[in-house]
Amino acid sequence: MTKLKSVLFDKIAAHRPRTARLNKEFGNVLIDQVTIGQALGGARDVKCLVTDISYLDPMEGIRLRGKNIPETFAALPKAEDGEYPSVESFWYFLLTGEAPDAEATAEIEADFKYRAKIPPYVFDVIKALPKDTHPMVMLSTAVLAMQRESKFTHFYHHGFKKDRAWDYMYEDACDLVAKLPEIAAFIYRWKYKNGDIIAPDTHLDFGANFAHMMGFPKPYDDVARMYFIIHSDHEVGNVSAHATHLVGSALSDAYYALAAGLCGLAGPLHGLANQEVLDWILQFQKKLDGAEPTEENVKQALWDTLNAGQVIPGYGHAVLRRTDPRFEAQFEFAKKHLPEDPLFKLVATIYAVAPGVLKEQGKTKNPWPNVDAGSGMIQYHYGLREYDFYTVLFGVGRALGVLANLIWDRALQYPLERPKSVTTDMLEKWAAEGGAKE
Ligand code: NMX
Ligand code: MLT
Repeated sequence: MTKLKSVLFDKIAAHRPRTARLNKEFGNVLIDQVTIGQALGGARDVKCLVTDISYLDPMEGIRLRGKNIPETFAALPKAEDGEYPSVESFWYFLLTGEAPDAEATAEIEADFKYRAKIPPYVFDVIKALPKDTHPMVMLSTAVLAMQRESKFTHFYHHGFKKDRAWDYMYEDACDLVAKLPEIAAFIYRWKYKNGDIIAPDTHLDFGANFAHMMGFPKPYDDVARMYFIIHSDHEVGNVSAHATHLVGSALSDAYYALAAGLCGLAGPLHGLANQEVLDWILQFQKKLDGAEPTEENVKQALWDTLNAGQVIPGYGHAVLRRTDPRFEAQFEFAKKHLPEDPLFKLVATIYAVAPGVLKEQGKTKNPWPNVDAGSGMIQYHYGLREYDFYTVLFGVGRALGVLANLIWDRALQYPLERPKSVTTDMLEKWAAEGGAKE
């Protein structure tokens, strides 16, 4: 057994009595109430999900296992020749809340290499899709196609026991995480580089191997590591995490559940916003026709977008009420590594004026940039210019968070998720009576 799995085994055994006691002794303690506005308004802020992997404070931003983004980067061992932690060490941290030592990290690297081999039919499935299929369809289709490999589903049909289910979910989750870089890189090279596929290099870690298979030199290995880590988890209420958790609650395996999460991530109000940001920027540059971007012409373009009834992509958030620390992490990276890049300068100008424009418009509760406002500029700088691929990168990162959650969901034996719906007649009755009586 790897050190990760044995540490996880102990953590799960220690955690289970906490959940069981809360359920048994305090199950009736009230932690929230639901208003008509929340029932009609996407359940915003309703506290009805539990995860210990990350927590999103509106004013502070994300904490992964209790650590903010800079603390997370500082706590974990750096990848060889890199400024950022390896994805392997981060996986250990997400699952256990502890930083692994060098030996445990090396063990995960070896384990992932063993699991990384992709069944050849997956490539055939991707190739069978029309070339102009969106890369997120290619990714979710590839994940779903591999469902026949699920160890969890095999276990379900051969002597399933609830308390051991996490072990099989762990196996599926690790298999999936290990395979995703090659699948993503294959989609990229197949779709945009004439099928000139680069074989994996088994000597490299997750981030460096991804950079290698994409065909991008250093420091893209670190870009990949940073990108996957910051996109991994944003508590469990966001669309991709919630969809994965919901589907998993039916005891669907990790392949079904992750494919569902990726389909949610592909929406323009969620992960697709990163490609929309780049699209907005490039269209704006085209309109400028060689003229310099200024605060005035950027402001005008933002108003034109709003007046056309569209959202400003990369701005606003359902929970955050400040600049997203994940945007800040990317902004700092760009300031250090690509300060003269025209796209970075434009993103900085948009950052200077967009919050004011959105405040003046007065609709959004949060006028500040989210993670998607800054991710494209870095990818574009390092040569990844096919921006409809950007959500795939988000998907590979997000898989780490949602799959870690899925393992813990089964470990803590969370039941089938099934909230109650009501009718409009009922809402009108409760509105007239000043609240639901039953
Ligand atoms: N540009 C224009 N209007 C906006 C924006 C924006 N960036 N953000 C929110 N609004 C509007 C929103 O459409 C709504 O209008 P209406 O009442 O006409 O329906 C109003 O402001 C109130 O919305 P909020 O309560 O502030 O935001 P909500 O929680 O509903 O939605 C987002 C959150 C993230 C979906 C929203 O801010 C948005 O559409 N942003 C642009 C898309 C984007 O960047 N998405 C990526 C989010 C991060 N991620 O990766 O998932
Ligand atoms: C995310 O990373 O999932 C997004 O910021 C959206 C969210 O948290 O709701």
